[in-house]
Amino acid sequence: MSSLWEVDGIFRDEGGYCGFCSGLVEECVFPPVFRFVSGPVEERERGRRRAEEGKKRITVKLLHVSDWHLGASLYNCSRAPDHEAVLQEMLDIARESRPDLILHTGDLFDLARPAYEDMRRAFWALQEFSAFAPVVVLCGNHDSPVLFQVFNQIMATRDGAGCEIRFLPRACAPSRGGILEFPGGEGELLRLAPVPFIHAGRHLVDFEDPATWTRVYADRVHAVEVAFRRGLEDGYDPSRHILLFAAHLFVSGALFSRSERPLHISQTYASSAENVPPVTYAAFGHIHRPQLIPASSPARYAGSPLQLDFGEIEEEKSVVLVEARPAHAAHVEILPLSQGRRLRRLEGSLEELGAQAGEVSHELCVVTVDTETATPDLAARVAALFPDAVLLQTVERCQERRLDPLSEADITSAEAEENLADLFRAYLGETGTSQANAQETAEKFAALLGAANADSPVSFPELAPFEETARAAAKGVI
Ligand SMILES: [Mn+2]
Repeated sequence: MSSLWEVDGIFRDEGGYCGFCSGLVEECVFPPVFRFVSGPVEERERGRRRAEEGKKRITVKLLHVSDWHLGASLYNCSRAPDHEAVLQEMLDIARESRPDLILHTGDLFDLARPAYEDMRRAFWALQEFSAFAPVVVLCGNHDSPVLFQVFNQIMATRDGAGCEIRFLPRACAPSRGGILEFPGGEGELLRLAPVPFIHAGRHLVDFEDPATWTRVYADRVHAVEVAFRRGLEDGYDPSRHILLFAAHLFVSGALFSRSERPLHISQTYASSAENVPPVTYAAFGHIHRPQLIPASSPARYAGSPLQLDFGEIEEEKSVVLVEARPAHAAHVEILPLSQGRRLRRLEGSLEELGAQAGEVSHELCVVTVDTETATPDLAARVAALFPDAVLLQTVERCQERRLDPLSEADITSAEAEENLADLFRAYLGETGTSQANAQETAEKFAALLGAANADSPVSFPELAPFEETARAAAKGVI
């Protein structure tokens, strides 16, 4: 038997095989900390035997979902029908795949104070899920930790229907039961280290003392990750433990949509992928675009099940099904979701839009129409083109309501800052007017500005009748 030594955190010798998966160590995807590597024949044989035994075992399955944002609306259009459809689709997936644990990585609701109807929908779905397996829901940045505590209190009185539904309001230290355990397969144990959203301004009682809590966010999160890493390693039994990490967190470098709360995906809230504890699978919520996280363990954002905002246009939504066996690399499968109305942006003249009419069905649309002159009943004309679509907004981009912006050559630097008329003209060039002719608006503004500068009265002929009325009123005639 050859001796083993450590390279890049992996115990190995040249050309070795992983003692767990029996594959070449270079190709092994299992987290390094749990690998051991053998060199000579007898060790390889042992690895192979282990792998054979492993194949006979029943796989433990995890269904990872996230960021439902129940109660979300878009341009005042409720997404409830879309949620109903996609929840049903996710339940079908659970029915089909029979997971041992269902993990929701946060943002169950869109608002910290969800409407009763959204709570009803959440409990309907979670109870349906709990018919298949225990359900764990992490608190996201949109959710209320206190409401999650209330839910737990209500759940505690539930009598035996389905499996447990557990809401996790905040991170809890491993020493205080912060690591959850769920049996799966035959004697296997899923050990889950969950980290609900950590607010930058809130003190984490279990992990911090007041002297350190002013540290930068990434360091605070890292301290929590280190505590869980130790907690998972403590008493780790490779023959039956499957380790999971779950967090509602912005991992630096993740590609976000636009529907996450901007503050909560700023660099202030960023944490590092390299600090994700070594586990069979790390489940993340917060970012709505489903994606892999470049960590040393298999790690993914499940993403939101619906396109919640126009930042998510074109995104294909999904859930993650993880199949795991103790001491083996997880098999991670992305299961696409197709339910719920998709979002669409349409642009062009009425003629150009008409040409696209056949391609648009029940989508939620924002339509920008290019016109020469202001077009009355534009919204109705667009609606007639797309009878099945939901028109969230119809924007008219009207030529006569826009000015050509001044070029830089038109503005001398000395007066650039002060020339309000030019600034207003530039504004009209960019934004246009909502009602009036832009050229006339610019002229009136210039006339008013000139009169103000010269401290002289200004009068517009079209206002004469009103001025007459105003003078009469002042005299008490009317
Ligand atoms: Mn979210």
